[in-house]
Amino acid sequence: MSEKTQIDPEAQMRKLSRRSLFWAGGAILGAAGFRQWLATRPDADGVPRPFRSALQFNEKVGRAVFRPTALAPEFPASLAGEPRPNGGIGLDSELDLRDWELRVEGSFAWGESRAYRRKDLRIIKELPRVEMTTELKCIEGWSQVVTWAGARFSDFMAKYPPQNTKSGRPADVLQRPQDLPDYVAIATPDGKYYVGLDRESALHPQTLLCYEMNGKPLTPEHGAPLRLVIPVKYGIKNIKRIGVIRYTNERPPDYWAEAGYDWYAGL
Ligand SMILES: Nc1nc2c(c(=O)[nH]1)N[C@H]1C(S)=C(S)[C@@H](COP(=O)(O)O)O[C@H]1N2
Ligand SMILES: [Mo]
Repeated sequence: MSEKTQIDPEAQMRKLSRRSLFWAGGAILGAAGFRQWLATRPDADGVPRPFRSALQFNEKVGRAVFRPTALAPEFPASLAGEPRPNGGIGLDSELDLRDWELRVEGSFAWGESRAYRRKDLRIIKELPRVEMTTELKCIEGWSQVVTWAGARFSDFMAKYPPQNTKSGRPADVLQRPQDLPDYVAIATPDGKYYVGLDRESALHPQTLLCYEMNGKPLTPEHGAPLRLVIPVKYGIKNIKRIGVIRYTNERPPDYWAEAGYDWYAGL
């Protein structure tokens, strides 16, 4: 070993401690400076503005780190179990499949009509069937691995494309997704539960319109006959008993966002 490359441990220690002192000092000054900065911020309803905007900030970070290709983890089907039925808003009336219908608003797929109604699941079941085993995560703190089967929302949207594109040209869901409306609104038949999705999340490959849970048709408490499963979002966005799907350029209302939860609700 040559002289040059030999390390003097003591000198190294001194150098290190000088350096960490520098960083520690910086951190303390930084914290003090931050507190002072915060104290001098104007209040909004008695809450310093920076905290006020924390929710919006979370959403911006969520959107910034979101990559359409980033997948939620998938699990072996052997780990799947029954999630607890949670949240019955919009499921009050007893489900009568003869009354159920799916209404799609904002699509030209069926001509100029504003809304299209279908009384059966055929338009979903004739799309490619996708199975996945993912985790349903409730914001209340529990989660459950579940095997789902259904159709990709992106396949649904490609087959029944929105009419209200940005350019006014016919929608091309696969080639020009930026030209599509910014949001999808989904609601229960009675309109009592409703979620809004940003376009990227709606088109995510793991966002499914599901009709089966763990190999069996959905039960009413889990959202029969059709529910959304979107494992890149918390449970609140996984709306059960879908009655209406609407493409829109205005951010749709969202049941739990109105109660103060993050509209984006991404994981
Ligand atoms: N229509 C409707 N869908 C809903 C809810 C609801 O109250 N009504 N609750 C949500 C919440 S908070 C969760 S965690 C999941 C739970 O799905 P599960 O009942 O199949 O476990 O459904 C979501 N979808
Ligand atoms: Mo939840």
